[in-house]
Amino acid sequence: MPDAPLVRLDRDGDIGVITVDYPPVNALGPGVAEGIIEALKKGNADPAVRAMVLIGAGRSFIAGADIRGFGTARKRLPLGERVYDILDAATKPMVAAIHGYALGGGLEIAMACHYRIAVPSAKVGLPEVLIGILPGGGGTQRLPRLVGPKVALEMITSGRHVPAPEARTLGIIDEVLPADADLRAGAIAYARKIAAARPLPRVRDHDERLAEAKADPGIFDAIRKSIARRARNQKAPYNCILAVEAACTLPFDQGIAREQELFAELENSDEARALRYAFFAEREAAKLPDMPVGVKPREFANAAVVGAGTMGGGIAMSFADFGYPVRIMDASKEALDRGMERIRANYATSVKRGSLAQDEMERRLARIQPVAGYDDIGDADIVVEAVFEEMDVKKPIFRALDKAMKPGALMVSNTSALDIDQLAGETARPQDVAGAHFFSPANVMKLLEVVRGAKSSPETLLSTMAMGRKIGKLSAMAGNTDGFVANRSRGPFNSEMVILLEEGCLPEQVDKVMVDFGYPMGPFAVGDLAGLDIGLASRKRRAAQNPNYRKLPIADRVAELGRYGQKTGAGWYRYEKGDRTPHPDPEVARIIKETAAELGVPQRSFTDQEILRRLLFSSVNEACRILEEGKAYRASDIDVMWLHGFGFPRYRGGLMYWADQIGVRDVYNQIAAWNQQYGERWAPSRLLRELAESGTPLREAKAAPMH
Ligand code: T1G
Repeated sequence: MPDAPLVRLDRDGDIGVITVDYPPVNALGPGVAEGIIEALKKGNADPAVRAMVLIGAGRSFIAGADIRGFGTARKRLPLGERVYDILDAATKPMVAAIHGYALGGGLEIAMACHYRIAVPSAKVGLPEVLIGILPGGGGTQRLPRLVGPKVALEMITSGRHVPAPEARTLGIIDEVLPADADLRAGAIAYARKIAAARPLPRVRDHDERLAEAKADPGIFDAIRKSIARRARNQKAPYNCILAVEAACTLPFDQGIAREQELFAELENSDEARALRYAFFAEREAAKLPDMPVGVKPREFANAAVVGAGTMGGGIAMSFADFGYPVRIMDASKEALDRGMERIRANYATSVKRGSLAQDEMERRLARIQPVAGYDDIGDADIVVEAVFEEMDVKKPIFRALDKAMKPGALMVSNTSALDIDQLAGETARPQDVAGAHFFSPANVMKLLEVVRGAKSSPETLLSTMAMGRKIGKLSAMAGNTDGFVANRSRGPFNSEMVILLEEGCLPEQVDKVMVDFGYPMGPFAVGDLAGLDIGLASRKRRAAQNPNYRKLPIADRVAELGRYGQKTGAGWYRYEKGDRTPHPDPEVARIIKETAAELGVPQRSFTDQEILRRLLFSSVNEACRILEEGKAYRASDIDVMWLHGFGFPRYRGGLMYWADQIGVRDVYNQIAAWNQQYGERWAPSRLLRELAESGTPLREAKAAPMH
């Protein structure tokens, strides 16, 4: 049975319908563009056809070029013969009928059509910058002609997906159909309506909106300034601006040629390769390779949260933000009222910033219902325990949940490090228990670390992963080990940054290296934001459990002085009242100097590269241990956790991907050298040694079976 054609042309009376059918998202994989061109030529040559519709089969219009093809030797159609060019030469009206996504090359094809109609739930955009390139199918030349240069610059440098109603207002979409309309029928009717209209409205012929740039040529420098912080160390966002500038200063075809030049500079850049890696790593993280076939995640329609503290409140907001009713409880009415007040204040801040409409705030708040006790949450589909990070506080809660929750309810804990099996052991249904570790602030951070207990059922694990996706999180699986995958792999980094102070570094020096590397904030400033009291408590707990635990006297002394960071006006830095700007504090430098002298650690200077590698190599080594112990499925999952849990700069791919750019052998050799110099804490993991010996990239490391 020959494969179904990727593209087919049918007729509905005098209207030709071109359908792209290349699951899952009709990406422009090999043969798709050629198929569209062939269908176009056939339709244009068929006298019975007065107009044509282009539509996607399945769940989407066209989600852009096939990203897997970038960086490979692939067949490229020359300028003038590409699908966009053939559309420009079309003699009969083309209507793009959009549902799901019209992204990248998909929107570029739609903009090369003469008309665009969509269903209200559709989204359009040019997200190429998110994978380190730019729209290379005429998008940088056609979009400014449709929406004006300003909006085009914002859309192309942000890569955001624009909902169809807004795209209509902006001028991208000509008509948004009613929500219950049949897209195909609506498009055919629309095509019939405009079939005789001439001249054909080609976007390339419309320069009127470009006048905006002539009137205000400063818009290009203005957007360069506005993106400077988030586009640091990157080239793609700036090439995007140059391409739109070309649209405003060059005739269309010259603009297209300039777009190609700027595109070619990016396709194989380190930035683009790292961002492509991150794109597929995120998709891979959703897959659990060892689940029995046929097991499906449980659906859920509502949730409950135990604990209305900072994390509990943020978790409740995550459910409400995605439309789920959620009940929240706490140990006392006062604590619950404080929690609800904090939630209200968080939403009010978003309204004040203009990132949330007042009525949407009301809708979300209405979904969050404070309740008195366990009897009020028993029929919830999912319950998330988010109370103080103490085993003796959490265990009684799981005993109470075991009594209160209906059979089949998913019972997950937001613990960031405690033993899931001990919590599950407090219930008669450990198969329904797993970890669901949110990152602070829980309603903002995208990562959800799902932790499998020894008795967590496949259904429970799949359901918790799916829960994350349904509330806008990136779910990644971790084994049950102290600190799970994210915090455990980060642990050595957190120690090494303080040990560097013992040897002569200062917090501001280390923070500058990490900010230059691409982090939004340095690790010491992050510590002050999170609160140094939390770190102190966790170090004390670890020292009590493990006599060999490497103490951090400098960090302990700073915290024991009540310097908890921003919340106390001083931590690693000092802060002016009402201001979050970190100021280096001579008091901290004095504590560092005195403690180092007491410890007898010789002081020396450090290069930025050594500081960077001491921090990140320590975590690479631990990540290899996690893989060799079977506590993570893939090295790329660890990268996803660092990107979405710790703000690792995305255009560097992730911790393991970045280390691979240096080379596994060099990483190993350096760690082995530090092992000689500093002892046991730098002992290379067995897996790292094996990878170095075989020259296997870290991101391809084979993990032991997950357990
Ligand atoms: N190429 C290849 N595979 C793709 C793909 C693409 N463009 N988009 C999605 N997939 C795969 C994905 O890997 C996954 O596979 C499955 O589809 C479902 O995706 C010339 C140069 C469309 C919003 O950047 O943002 O056009 O894991 O899990 O959450 O100027 O996918 O199941 O095997 O993400 O519903 C520009 C990228 C390309 C869009 C759907 N386009 N895709 O999200 O599903 S560059 C993009 C997305 C370009 C032109 C240029 C999202 C989505 P698997 P998913 P989703």
